[in-house]
Amino acid sequence: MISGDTIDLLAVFGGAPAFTQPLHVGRPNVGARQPFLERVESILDSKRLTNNGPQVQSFERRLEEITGVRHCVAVCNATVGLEILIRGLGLSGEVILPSFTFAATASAIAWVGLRPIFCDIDPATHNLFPGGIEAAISPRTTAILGVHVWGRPCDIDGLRAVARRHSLHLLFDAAHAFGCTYRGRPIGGFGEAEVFSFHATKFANTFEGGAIATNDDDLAARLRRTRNFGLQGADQVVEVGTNGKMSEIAAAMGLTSLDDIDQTVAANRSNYLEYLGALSDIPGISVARHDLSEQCNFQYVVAEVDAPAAGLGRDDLIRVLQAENVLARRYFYPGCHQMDPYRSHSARDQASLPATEWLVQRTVAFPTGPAVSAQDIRTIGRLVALAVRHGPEIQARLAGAE
Ligand code: T4K
Repeated sequence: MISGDTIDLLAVFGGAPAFTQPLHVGRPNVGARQPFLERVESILDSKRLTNNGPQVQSFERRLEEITGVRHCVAVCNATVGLEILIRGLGLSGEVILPSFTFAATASAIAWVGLRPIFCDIDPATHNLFPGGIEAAISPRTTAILGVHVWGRPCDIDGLRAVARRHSLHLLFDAAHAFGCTYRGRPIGGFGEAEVFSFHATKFANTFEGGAIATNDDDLAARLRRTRNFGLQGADQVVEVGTNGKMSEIAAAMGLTSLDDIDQTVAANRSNYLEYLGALSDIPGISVARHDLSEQCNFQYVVAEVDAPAAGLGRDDLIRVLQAENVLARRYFYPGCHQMDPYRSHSARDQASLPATEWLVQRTVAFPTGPAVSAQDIRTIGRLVALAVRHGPEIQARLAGAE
């Protein structure tokens, strides 16, 4: 199909797929096996499987070295990390967050009994912006929870100014942003705390896991206690806690991931640049750009599909690509405020999130990571170009096939 210019050769219309094996968004980086297996051996030999063992402590120290933050508290996943942080900061009432995020950001707020207030984003950055937040503040607001979507930092200075003006807490969901910088400083050290995810699908992973980064000594001590049932010493429970601990084997995977971090980022960066080259001249397709003067993990390659200019919509493009075994996918669709748990109490949000609703219809994430080669990306670029050249015809045939 790649050499021809007829859509009958596309796999969605019965041609052979361009790829025999699927290319995934979020395929885990397993890293070097030997160092991981050696760590596993030492865990098994020591019989220290969890409860703040040496692997977790080493992992935390490595995170602190990389981010330059005083405390990185490893947790079982970023969702629980956010919950622990929200409790640790003593938040109450309403917390402002973007709707354009993973459901976990909202559910962490709701899970601890607070009300998530969804806020629109700047369509140029896909992130919260100060004006949108100002409009969402009410007398019950206690915090702003920013999300560094795709690893592109929020306007942190702008958010900090709003938080100061209204005496609000400021914290960040940095699930996408480990290894990224804002104005040259690593993400992790902003706001009162930031939460990383090391889920399997993230570029550095612990199978499941996360970490809360903060420069506040008292907060860090509280987070460590909350992570461990609220225990102080052997048997004194001093506050309501949970079990948010990371296991030793998870930390061993994390340490192994961090050993390879430079190579992983280099592969992601070169894929991002390859995608820019492969997609940038295609009408209606615009890749979400990273600021190359900052550090970035480049773990997401995301584009917007402008249906009128591309001749076909984002979902039809995804159907075409998935049939070719390119498992591109929409992201953060349909926006948290449209999800069942929040729809009923978001009447005031529904009318006021136009940028989010516009973006969730256009965003597509492409496969990347070390398992995806430059040649793969050039092929994907040719597939997208072909689809766009024949956009209206593809759209009509797919509609007819339904
Ligand atoms: N905040 C934000 C902004 C987030 O994006 C997330 C999580 C969080 C907070 C919460 O972090 P955690 O509590 O998870 O630490 C993922 C992840 O579950 C989730 O971590 C992530 N963000 C979210 C955006 O998506 P899916 O739905 O992408 O995973 P799945 O199963 O569809 O897998 C993606 C692709 O990777 C598939 O093609 C299969 C492949 N895969 C996946 C896994 C898990 C593998 O080949 N092996 C694997 O082990 O969820």
